[in-house]
Amino acid sequence: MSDQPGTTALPAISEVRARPVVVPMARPLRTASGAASAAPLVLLDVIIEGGVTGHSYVFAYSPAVLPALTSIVRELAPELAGRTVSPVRRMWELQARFRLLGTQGLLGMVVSGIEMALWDALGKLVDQPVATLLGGEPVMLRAYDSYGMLDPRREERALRSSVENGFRAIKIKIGYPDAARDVAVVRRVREIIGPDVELMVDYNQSLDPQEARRRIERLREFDLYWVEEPVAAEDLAGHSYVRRTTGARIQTGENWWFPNGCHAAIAASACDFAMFDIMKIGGFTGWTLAAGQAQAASLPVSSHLFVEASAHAMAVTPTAGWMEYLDLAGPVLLTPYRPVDGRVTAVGPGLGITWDEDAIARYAALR
Ligand code: SMN
Ligand code: MG
Repeated sequence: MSDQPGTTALPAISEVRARPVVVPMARPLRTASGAASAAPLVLLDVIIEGGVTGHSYVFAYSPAVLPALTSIVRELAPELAGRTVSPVRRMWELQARFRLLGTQGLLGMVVSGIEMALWDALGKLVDQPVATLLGGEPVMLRAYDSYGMLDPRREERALRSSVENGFRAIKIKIGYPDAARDVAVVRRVREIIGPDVELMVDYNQSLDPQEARRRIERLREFDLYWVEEPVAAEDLAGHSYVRRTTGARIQTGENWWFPNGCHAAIAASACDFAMFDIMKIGGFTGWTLAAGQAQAASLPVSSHLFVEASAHAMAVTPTAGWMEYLDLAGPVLLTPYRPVDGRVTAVGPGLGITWDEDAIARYAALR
């Protein structure tokens, strides 16, 4: 019990575990900056005194960094043991603890993953969804179906079924070596989905600002909802240049590290939309702080991957826009997220994450 009147001490963390897995992807992910047919994840378990366990995962992008991510979690675990299940305070502490090193990169991913697992544990402790703990409640959020680089002939049926299943927006990745291919793919996808479904394109940082300007001009007739990361994510001036010179609505943010990344992009007038990656923006702590900045700058906020956690964060985001539907963890979840009529709603308790232990054993990496 706490010695402060009117407060009850939160239970403490007893253990933090990391399990690397490589899970199959429903759709192989092809981008202009690399491809993957399986998702390397590190599954996190934060065990709380009294029996509740909080879950989350981080997406490694490349299996090459699975050992490093796993080892960072294991190194931090003893420092977390005995601390209370207070996600915001643990986040602040970890950021302070690593001030000299900085929390960008693998360490930032781990810190954010632990923060998310603490929220999951807290929600499970009080049997409430995280959206509710944050002062909101689960709400229906519109989602877009997220595709990689595709061959419209081979994936025509899939695109049609996305629309039939209720998605009102579709994102595809472009940035082919040949600019004419970009035009041909966008033209065909627009024909398939029709004029009433929103179409977004993602260049995955593959162009320089001049080339981006040239290519985007050739796509003007296709009524694109947004053009994502046309140039290197760190090149905020480049984003701003492309935005000013093409008039296209620019989306970026999946590579912003913590709320400072959001601040820098707003200061540079880099974009018309923001998309937060909860693993890079600093968990819910970072997300909610960045969401305030986005609201002040009138930027609609979208999510990047992490559909389970993002649906809770979006429920308390004042300028919440489109959720990205791209399921990474589904193969290791007992109840994978399924959009209904192109919408997703946060599921609890906590983040609604329950592992499928048989699947985890099947996809275990680094045995
Ligand atoms: C993306 C990049 C890397 C992995 C998955 C998804 C992406 C997106 O840029 O916006 O979905
Ligand atoms: Mg993207």
